[in-house]
Amino acid sequence: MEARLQELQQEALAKIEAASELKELNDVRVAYLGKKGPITEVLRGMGQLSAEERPRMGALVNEVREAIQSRLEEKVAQLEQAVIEQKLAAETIDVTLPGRPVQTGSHHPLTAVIEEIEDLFIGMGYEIAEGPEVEKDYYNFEALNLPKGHPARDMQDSFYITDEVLLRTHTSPVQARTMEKQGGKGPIKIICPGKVYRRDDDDATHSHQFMQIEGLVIDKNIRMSDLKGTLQTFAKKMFGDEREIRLRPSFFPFTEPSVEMDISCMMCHGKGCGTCKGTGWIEILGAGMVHPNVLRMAGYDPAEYQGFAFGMGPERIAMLKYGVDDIRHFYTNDVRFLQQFKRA
Ligand code: 2U9
Repeated sequence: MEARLQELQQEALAKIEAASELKELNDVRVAYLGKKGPITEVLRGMGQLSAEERPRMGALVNEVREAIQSRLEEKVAQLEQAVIEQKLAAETIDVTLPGRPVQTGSHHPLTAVIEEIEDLFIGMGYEIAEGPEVEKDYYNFEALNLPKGHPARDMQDSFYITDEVLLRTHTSPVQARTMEKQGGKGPIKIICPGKVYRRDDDDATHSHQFMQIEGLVIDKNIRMSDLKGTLQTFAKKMFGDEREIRLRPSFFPFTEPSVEMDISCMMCHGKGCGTCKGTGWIEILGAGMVHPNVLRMAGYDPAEYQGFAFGMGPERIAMLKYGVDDIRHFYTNDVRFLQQFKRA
Protein backbone atom coordinates (compact mmCIF):
# COMPACT_ATOMS: atom_id res chain seq x y z
CA MET A 1 0.00 0.00 0.00
CA GLU A 2 2.86 2.40 0.88
CA ALA A 3 4.56 1.64 -2.43
CA ARG A 4 1.26 2.31 -4.27
CA LEU A 5 0.92 5.68 -2.52
CA GLN A 6 4.53 6.65 -3.44
CA GLU A 7 3.87 5.57 -7.04
CA LEU A 8 0.66 7.63 -7.22
CA GLN A 9 2.44 10.70 -5.80
CA GLN A 10 5.27 10.42 -8.38
CA GLU A 11 2.75 9.94 -11.19
CA ALA A 12 0.65 12.94 -10.12
CA LEU A 13 3.72 15.21 -9.58
CA ALA A 14 5.09 14.18 -13.00
CA LYS A 15 1.78 15.09 -14.69
CA ILE A 16 1.69 18.42 -12.80
CA GLU A 17 5.22 19.24 -14.02
CA ALA A 18 4.31 18.32 -17.59
CA ALA A 19 1.07 20.39 -17.52
CA SER A 20 1.11 23.57 -19.62
CA GLU A 21 -2.62 24.45 -19.35
CA LEU A 22 -4.79 25.15 -16.28
CA LYS A 23 -7.28 22.57 -17.58
CA GLU A 24 -4.63 19.81 -17.38
CA LEU A 25 -3.99 20.70 -13.73
CA ASN A 26 -7.70 20.46 -13.02
CA ASP A 27 -7.77 17.03 -14.67
CA VAL A 28 -4.88 15.89 -12.38
CA ARG A 29 -6.72 17.24 -9.33
CA VAL A 30 -9.92 15.36 -10.23
CA ALA A 31 -8.01 12.18 -11.23
CA TYR A 32 -5.85 11.88 -8.10
CA LEU A 33 -7.65 13.82 -5.36
CA GLY A 34 -11.24 13.20 -6.47
CA LYS A 35 -13.69 10.81 -4.73
CA LYS A 36 -13.26 8.28 -7.54
CA GLY A 37 -9.49 8.64 -7.55
CA PRO A 38 -6.86 5.91 -6.75
CA ILE A 39 -6.00 7.49 -3.35
CA THR A 40 -9.63 7.19 -2.24
CA GLU A 41 -9.38 3.51 -3.37
CA VAL A 42 -6.30 3.03 -1.15
CA LEU A 43 -8.24 4.55 1.71
CA ARG A 44 -10.97 1.94 1.17
CA GLY A 45 -8.34 -0.81 1.65
CA MET A 46 -7.32 0.68 5.03
CA GLY A 47 -9.92 -1.60 6.77
CA GLN A 48 -7.66 -4.63 6.20
CA LEU A 49 -4.78 -3.00 8.14
CA SER A 50 -4.06 -3.70 11.83
CA ALA A 51 -5.02 -1.08 14.40
CA GLU A 52 -1.32 -0.17 14.80
CA GLU A 53 -0.79 0.24 11.01
CA ARG A 54 -3.90 2.31 10.32
CA PRO A 55 -2.80 5.65 11.88
CA ARG A 56 0.58 5.58 10.14
CA MET A 57 -0.96 4.74 6.78
CA GLY A 58 -3.62 7.40 7.28
CA ALA A 59 -0.93 10.00 7.92
CA LEU A 60 0.93 8.85 4.83
CA VAL A 61 -2.23 9.21 2.72
CA ASN A 62 -2.63 12.78 4.01
CA GLU A 63 1.04 13.55 3.26
CA VAL A 64 0.61 12.33 -0.33
CA ARG A 65 -2.61 14.31 -0.74
CA GLU A 66 -0.90 17.41 0.74
CA ALA A 67 2.14 17.01 -1.54
CA ILE A 68 -0.05 16.75 -4.65
CA GLN A 69 -2.40 19.59 -3.54
CA SER A 70 0.36 22.04 -2.68
CA ARG A 71 2.27 21.32 -5.89
CA LEU A 72 -1.02 21.78 -7.84
CA GLU A 73 -1.58 25.17 -6.15
CA GLU A 74 1.98 26.27 -6.95
CA LYS A 75 1.63 25.20 -10.58
CA VAL A 76 -1.84 26.84 -10.94
CA ALA A 77 -0.41 30.12 -9.59
CA GLN A 78 2.55 29.76 -11.96
CA LEU A 79 0.36 29.15 -15.03
CA GLU A 80 -2.05 31.96 -14.03
CA GLN A 81 0.93 34.33 -13.68
CA ALA A 82 2.18 33.20 -17.09
CA VAL A 83 -1.24 33.98 -18.62
CA ILE A 84 -1.16 37.46 -17.04
CA GLU A 85 2.37 38.07 -18.31
CA GLN A 86 1.43 36.90 -21.82
CA LYS A 87 -1.53 39.28 -21.78
CA LEU A 88 0.62 42.16 -20.53
CA ALA A 89 3.27 41.45 -23.17
CA ALA A 90 0.63 41.32 -25.90
CA GLU A 91 -0.95 44.56 -24.73
CA THR A 92 2.26 46.40 -23.96
CA ILE A 93 2.38 49.79 -25.69
CA ASP A 94 5.76 51.18 -26.57
CA VAL A 95 5.18 54.78 -25.48
CA THR A 96 8.40 55.84 -27.13
CA LEU A 97 7.00 55.10 -30.60
CA PRO A 98 6.17 58.21 -32.65
CA GLY A 99 2.43 59.08 -32.71
CA ARG A 100 0.41 58.05 -35.79
CA PRO A 101 -0.43 61.22 -37.75
CA VAL A 102 -4.18 61.90 -37.50
CA GLN A 103 -5.70 62.41 -40.95
CA THR A 104 -7.31 65.80 -40.61
CA GLY A 105 -9.24 67.76 -43.17
CA SER A 106 -8.43 71.35 -43.97
CA HIS A 107 -10.16 74.40 -45.37
CA HIS A 108 -10.45 74.78 -49.12
CA PRO A 109 -8.00 77.56 -50.14
CA LEU A 110 -10.87 79.70 -51.45
CA THR A 111 -12.78 79.29 -48.18
CA ALA A 112 -9.65 80.26 -46.25
CA VAL A 113 -9.24 83.47 -48.30
CA ILE A 114 -12.94 84.37 -48.08
CA GLU A 115 -12.97 83.87 -44.30
CA GLU A 116 -9.76 85.93 -43.94
CA ILE A 117 -11.35 88.81 -45.88
CA GLU A 118 -14.61 88.49 -43.94
CA ASP A 119 -12.73 88.57 -40.62
CA LEU A 120 -10.84 91.71 -41.69
CA PHE A 121 -14.03 93.62 -42.48
CA ILE A 122 -15.93 92.27 -39.48
CA GLY A 123 -13.02 93.66 -37.46
CA MET A 124 -13.72 97.03 -39.09
CA GLY A 125 -17.39 96.94 -38.05
CA TYR A 126 -18.97 95.45 -41.18
CA GLU A 127 -21.80 92.92 -41.08
CA ILE A 128 -22.17 90.06 -43.58
CA ALA A 129 -25.24 90.21 -45.83
CA GLU A 130 -26.38 87.42 -48.15
CA GLY A 131 -29.04 87.14 -50.81
CA PRO A 132 -30.53 84.90 -53.53
CA GLU A 133 -28.31 83.54 -56.32
CA VAL A 134 -31.36 83.28 -58.61
CA GLU A 135 -32.05 86.97 -58.82
CA LYS A 136 -34.53 89.35 -60.37
CA ASP A 137 -33.33 91.34 -63.32
CA TYR A 138 -34.32 94.50 -61.40
CA TYR A 139 -31.95 93.96 -58.46
CA ASN A 140 -29.13 92.52 -60.60
CA PHE A 141 -29.17 95.35 -63.16
CA GLU A 142 -31.83 98.10 -63.05
CA ALA A 143 -31.34 99.01 -59.36
CA LEU A 144 -27.61 99.29 -60.12
CA ASN A 145 -28.02 101.94 -62.81
CA LEU A 146 -27.97 99.35 -65.59
CA PRO A 147 -31.25 100.06 -67.40
CA LYS A 148 -32.70 97.69 -69.96
CA GLY A 149 -30.71 97.75 -73.20
CA HIS A 150 -27.41 98.51 -71.40
CA PRO A 151 -24.61 96.48 -73.10
CA ALA A 152 -23.57 94.91 -69.74
CA ARG A 153 -26.96 93.15 -69.79
CA ASP A 154 -26.32 91.26 -73.04
CA MET A 155 -27.96 87.85 -72.98
CA GLN A 156 -24.74 86.13 -73.98
CA ASP A 157 -23.01 87.35 -70.76
CA SER A 158 -25.59 86.06 -68.30
CA PHE A 159 -27.54 82.89 -67.55
CA TYR A 160 -31.18 84.04 -68.00
CA ILE A 161 -33.86 81.72 -66.64
CA THR A 162 -36.72 83.89 -67.87
CA ASP A 163 -36.73 87.46 -69.24
CA GLU A 164 -36.98 88.75 -65.65
CA VAL A 165 -35.00 86.11 -63.72
CA LEU A 166 -31.31 85.15 -64.04
CA LEU A 167 -28.35 83.77 -62.13
CA ARG A 168 -26.83 86.85 -60.49
CA THR A 169 -23.70 88.13 -62.23
CA HIS A 170 -22.34 89.85 -59.06
CA THR A 171 -23.33 90.17 -55.41
CA SER A 172 -24.34 93.84 -55.89
CA PRO A 173 -28.07 92.93 -55.81
CA VAL A 174 -27.63 92.00 -52.15
CA GLN A 175 -26.53 95.58 -51.43
CA ALA A 176 -29.41 96.96 -53.52
CA ARG A 177 -31.88 94.80 -51.55
CA THR A 178 -30.34 95.91 -48.23
CA MET A 179 -30.59 99.61 -49.17
CA GLU A 180 -34.21 99.13 -50.27
CA LYS A 181 -35.06 97.31 -47.00
CA GLN A 182 -33.64 100.25 -45.01
CA GLY A 183 -36.17 102.48 -46.79
CA GLY A 184 -33.70 105.25 -47.49
CA LYS A 185 -32.93 105.85 -43.81
CA GLY A 186 -29.98 104.96 -41.61
CA PRO A 187 -26.41 103.81 -42.20
CA ILE A 188 -25.32 100.57 -43.88
CA LYS A 189 -21.97 98.83 -43.47
CA ILE A 190 -21.98 95.39 -45.08
CA ILE A 191 -19.92 92.95 -47.07
CA CYS A 192 -21.61 90.53 -49.42
CA PRO A 193 -19.72 87.31 -50.19
CA GLY A 194 -21.25 84.74 -52.51
CA LYS A 195 -21.32 82.74 -55.72
CA VAL A 196 -21.91 84.59 -59.00
CA TYR A 197 -22.38 83.33 -62.55
CA ARG A 198 -21.20 84.61 -65.92
CA ARG A 199 -21.94 83.04 -69.27
CA ASP A 200 -18.26 82.58 -70.11
CA ASP A 201 -16.11 79.80 -71.53
CA ASP A 202 -13.94 78.47 -68.72
CA ASP A 203 -10.20 79.02 -69.11
CA ALA A 204 -7.22 79.61 -66.79
CA THR A 205 -8.59 82.95 -65.61
CA HIS A 206 -12.36 82.68 -66.30
CA SER A 207 -14.97 80.40 -64.76
CA HIS A 208 -18.73 80.39 -65.44
CA GLN A 209 -19.18 80.21 -61.65
CA PHE A 210 -16.95 82.12 -59.27
CA MET A 211 -17.00 83.93 -55.94
CA GLN A 212 -17.24 87.63 -55.29
CA ILE A 213 -16.99 89.76 -52.18
CA GLU A 214 -18.48 93.24 -52.42
CA GLY A 215 -18.70 95.89 -49.73
CA LEU A 216 -21.05 98.83 -49.21
CA VAL A 217 -20.95 101.74 -46.74
CA ILE A 218 -23.84 104.24 -46.69
CA ASP A 219 -23.99 107.10 -44.21
CA LYS A 220 -23.98 110.90 -43.93
CA ASN A 221 -20.75 112.70 -44.95
CA ILE A 222 -19.08 109.69 -46.57
CA ARG A 223 -16.20 110.85 -48.74
CA MET A 224 -13.72 109.40 -51.25
CA SER A 225 -11.07 109.69 -48.52
CA ASP A 226 -13.10 107.22 -46.41
CA LEU A 227 -13.00 104.80 -49.34
CA LYS A 228 -9.24 105.25 -49.87
CA GLY A 229 -8.49 104.77 -46.16
CA THR A 230 -10.64 101.62 -46.04
CA LEU A 231 -8.96 100.13 -49.12
CA GLN A 232 -5.49 100.98 -47.82
CA THR A 233 -6.26 99.31 -44.48
CA PHE A 234 -7.62 96.22 -46.26
CA ALA A 235 -4.57 96.00 -48.56
CA LYS A 236 -2.08 96.27 -45.68
CA LYS A 237 -3.94 93.76 -43.48
CA MET A 238 -4.40 91.30 -46.34
CA PHE A 239 -1.10 91.59 -48.23
CA GLY A 240 1.36 93.00 -45.68
CA ASP A 241 1.92 96.30 -43.95
CA GLU A 242 4.63 97.34 -46.44
CA ARG A 243 2.12 97.31 -49.33
CA GLU A 244 1.38 100.62 -51.09
CA ILE A 245 -1.88 101.17 -53.00
CA ARG A 246 -2.74 103.30 -56.00
CA LEU A 247 -6.20 104.17 -57.33
CA ARG A 248 -6.65 104.43 -61.12
CA PRO A 249 -9.69 106.09 -62.68
CA SER A 250 -12.17 103.53 -64.03
CA PHE A 251 -15.87 103.19 -64.90
CA PHE A 252 -18.69 101.19 -63.35
CA PRO A 253 -22.34 102.16 -63.94
CA PHE A 254 -23.12 101.89 -60.22
CA THR A 255 -20.32 104.12 -58.93
CA GLU A 256 -19.15 107.65 -59.75
CA PRO A 257 -16.24 108.29 -59.56
CA SER A 258 -15.06 104.71 -60.10
CA VAL A 259 -11.54 103.46 -59.43
CA GLU A 260 -9.49 100.32 -59.69
CA MET A 261 -7.08 99.66 -56.82
CA ASP A 262 -3.61 98.24 -57.37
CA ILE A 263 -1.22 97.11 -54.66
CA SER A 264 2.58 97.29 -54.96
CA CYS A 265 3.87 93.89 -56.08
CA MET A 266 4.78 91.74 -53.05
CA MET A 267 7.14 89.62 -55.20
CA CYS A 268 9.42 92.32 -56.68
CA HIS A 269 8.52 95.26 -54.40
CA GLY A 270 7.80 97.44 -57.39
CA LYS A 271 10.78 96.61 -59.68
CA GLY A 272 8.68 94.57 -62.13
CA CYS A 273 8.35 90.75 -62.45
CA GLY A 274 6.15 87.99 -63.90
CA THR A 275 3.53 88.30 -61.18
CA CYS A 276 2.97 92.02 -61.83
CA LYS A 277 3.69 91.69 -65.60
CA GLY A 278 6.64 94.08 -65.22
CA THR A 279 4.51 96.98 -63.91
CA GLY A 280 5.37 96.70 -60.19
CA TRP A 281 1.63 96.86 -59.46
CA ILE A 282 -1.11 94.22 -59.15
CA GLU A 283 -4.81 95.03 -59.68
CA ILE A 284 -6.88 93.75 -56.76
CA LEU A 285 -10.37 95.26 -56.88
CA GLY A 286 -12.76 97.85 -58.22
CA ALA A 287 -14.52 100.50 -56.14
CA GLY A 288 -16.15 103.90 -56.21
CA MET A 289 -18.64 106.30 -54.64
CA VAL A 290 -22.20 104.95 -54.94
CA HIS A 291 -23.86 106.55 -57.98
CA PRO A 292 -26.65 109.06 -57.03
CA ASN A 293 -29.09 107.21 -59.30
CA VAL A 294 -28.48 104.02 -57.26
CA LEU A 295 -29.05 105.92 -54.01
CA ARG A 296 -32.26 107.47 -55.34
CA MET A 297 -33.66 104.17 -56.72
CA ALA A 298 -33.12 102.62 -53.26
CA GLY A 299 -34.95 105.53 -51.59
CA TYR A 300 -31.89 107.42 -50.28
CA ASP A 301 -31.58 111.20 -50.81
CA PRO A 302 -28.09 111.79 -52.30
CA ALA A 303 -28.09 115.27 -50.68
CA GLU A 304 -28.35 113.63 -47.25
CA TYR A 305 -26.64 110.23 -47.66
CA GLN A 306 -23.55 109.19 -49.62
CA GLY A 307 -21.71 105.90 -49.82
CA PHE A 308 -18.82 103.94 -51.24
CA ALA A 309 -18.66 100.38 -52.56
CA PHE A 310 -16.01 97.93 -53.67
CA GLY A 311 -15.91 94.52 -55.30
CA MET A 312 -13.24 91.83 -55.49
CA GLY A 313 -12.79 88.29 -56.73
CA PRO A 314 -11.46 85.97 -53.98
CA GLU A 315 -10.19 83.49 -56.62
CA ARG A 316 -7.88 86.19 -57.99
CA ILE A 317 -6.65 86.96 -54.47
CA ALA A 318 -6.17 83.26 -53.69
CA MET A 319 -4.27 82.77 -56.99
CA LEU A 320 -1.96 85.64 -56.03
CA LYS A 321 -1.58 84.51 -52.43
CA TYR A 322 -0.91 80.83 -53.22
CA GLY A 323 0.63 81.09 -56.70
CA VAL A 324 -2.21 79.14 -58.38
CA ASP A 325 -2.04 79.40 -62.18
CA ASP A 326 -5.51 78.17 -63.17
CA ILE A 327 -8.81 79.27 -61.60
CA ARG A 328 -10.39 75.93 -62.47
CA HIS A 329 -8.29 74.22 -59.77
CA PHE A 330 -10.63 75.77 -57.22
CA TYR A 331 -13.62 73.89 -58.67
CA THR A 332 -12.40 70.51 -59.90
CA ASN A 333 -11.89 69.05 -56.41
CA ASP A 334 -8.63 67.37 -57.41
CA VAL A 335 -7.22 66.03 -54.11
CA ARG A 336 -3.67 66.44 -55.46
CA PHE A 337 -4.33 70.19 -55.60
CA LEU A 338 -6.38 70.51 -52.42
CA GLN A 339 -4.07 68.56 -50.11
CA GLN A 340 -1.30 71.09 -50.76
CA PHE A 341 -3.30 73.44 -48.50
CA LYS A 342 -3.41 71.22 -45.42
CA ARG A 343 -3.13 73.13 -42.16
CA ALA A 344 0.54 73.77 -41.35
C1 2U9 B 1 -24.39 98.93 -54.91
C2 2U9 B 1 -23.67 100.06 -55.26
C3 2U9 B 1 -22.35 99.90 -55.74
C4 2U9 B 1 -19.86 97.25 -56.22
C5 2U9 B 1 -18.59 97.40 -56.99
C6 2U9 B 1 -16.87 96.83 -58.24
C7 2U9 B 1 -16.65 98.15 -58.11
C8 2U9 B 1 -16.03 95.92 -59.00
C9 2U9 B 1 -15.64 93.69 -59.76
C10 2U9 B 1 -14.22 93.52 -59.26
C11 2U9 B 1 -13.73 92.20 -59.76
C12 2U9 B 1 -16.37 92.38 -59.57
O1 2U9 B 1 -15.09 90.33 -58.69
S1 2U9 B 1 -15.15 91.19 -59.79
O2 2U9 B 1 -15.32 90.62 -61.06
N1 2U9 B 1 -16.38 94.69 -59.02
O3 2U9 B 1 -15.03 96.28 -59.57
N2 2U9 B 1 -17.99 96.43 -57.61
S2 2U9 B 1 -17.85 98.85 -57.17
O4 2U9 B 1 -20.52 98.52 -56.29
C13 2U9 B 1 -21.82 98.62 -55.84
C14 2U9 B 1 -22.54 97.50 -55.47
C15 2U9 B 1 -23.84 97.65 -55.00
C16 2U9 B 1 -25.85 99.12 -54.39
